[in-house]
Amino acid sequence: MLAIESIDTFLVDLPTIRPHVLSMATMMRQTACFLRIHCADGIIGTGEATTIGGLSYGPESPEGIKLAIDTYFTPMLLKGDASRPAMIMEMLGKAIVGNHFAKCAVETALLDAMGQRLRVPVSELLGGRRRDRLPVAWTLASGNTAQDIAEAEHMLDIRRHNIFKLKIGKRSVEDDVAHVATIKKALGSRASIRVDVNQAWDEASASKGMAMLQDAGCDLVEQPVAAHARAAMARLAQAHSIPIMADEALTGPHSAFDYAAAAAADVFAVKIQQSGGLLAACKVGAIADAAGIALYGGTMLEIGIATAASAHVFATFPKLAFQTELFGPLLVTEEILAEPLHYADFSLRVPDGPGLGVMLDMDRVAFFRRDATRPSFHGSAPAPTTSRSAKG
Ligand code: MUC
Ligand code: MG
Repeated sequence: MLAIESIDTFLVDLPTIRPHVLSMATMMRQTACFLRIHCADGIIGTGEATTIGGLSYGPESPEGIKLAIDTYFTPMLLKGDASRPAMIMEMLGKAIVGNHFAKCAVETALLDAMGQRLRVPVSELLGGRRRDRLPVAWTLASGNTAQDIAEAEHMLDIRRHNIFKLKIGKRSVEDDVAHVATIKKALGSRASIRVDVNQAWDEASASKGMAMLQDAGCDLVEQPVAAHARAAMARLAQAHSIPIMADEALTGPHSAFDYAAAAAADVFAVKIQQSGGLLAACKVGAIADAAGIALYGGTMLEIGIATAASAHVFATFPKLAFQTELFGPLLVTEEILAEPLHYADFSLRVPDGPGLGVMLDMDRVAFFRRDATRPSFHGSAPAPTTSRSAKG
């Protein structure tokens, strides 16, 4: 039995490099709830949970995740055996309904600690990696077509991204498709263009939009209709040859099974938090594989810790036909890892140190903690340095 001695949680707010315009929210900052599990052998495992636009994307918020961990998870974790992450997760699964993001943060920290203890990367605990680099898409979501094209050209120039996801669904179908077509025309065969509608269309709009998007040279349409509209997704998948991807609809292995059984998507966006943890995300991937559904490594715009955790999961997938979008750390101005994740040649290097292979820089974290004893970045105190801008 390896005791868990204490757990600390804290919220960190980081500005985004530019407003990030989605159909349900415009993000000016990203908030992460971090959790650190202090084990009796001196090892500290770290986990992270983020959401998108507070409560506007899904049912969990960073503040709610912190409250749930402090109030309900921590008393149970303090009775758990840190050397048995699967048993702890089973215990939490029985006692706590839902709360997938909090569960994912806890499992991330437990596996990080275990990997450090055994001196292997988390990907090896998950069965072993099949790749060391993951191609990474960038989301063009400035809200302005010309700015999106300039941003894409810059990303191509610096060889950081050649896959672009466009956030649409706020305007009319015609206006949205015109925006996509203009960007595709400007970038041509130098880039893959995909769209994410984030559930904003009804089925008739989706059917019209998918046909128009295919003509515009778009490669993939993500979650065009509501997450609960599985039958509509199945009809759209059947009627259109442009691939349709499920995202918000996938909330773990059960929903993945239902979607696969209903042939309601050609591609699954796997997300560790929505799935309910790293092992659950691996199961979503396995269900897709068994059903002949292609995979995409998704993000909840996580920062360094959960992006590294996602990378360890996606590195184990036998096939990753639609690549990943693990760009979250690049959307915020500040680096809070001691050693930043490494992006080059249109891809992310999967960390290869023990555990997650990344650590928080606790001095920088101290500055950006919401409970830090200084005015927040909205106030008068300047940040220590600004490490990233919209210029990448
Ligand atoms: C989503 O719905 O996929 C992923 C990239 C991005 O810009 O937003 C997220 C959420
Ligand atoms: Mg999406």
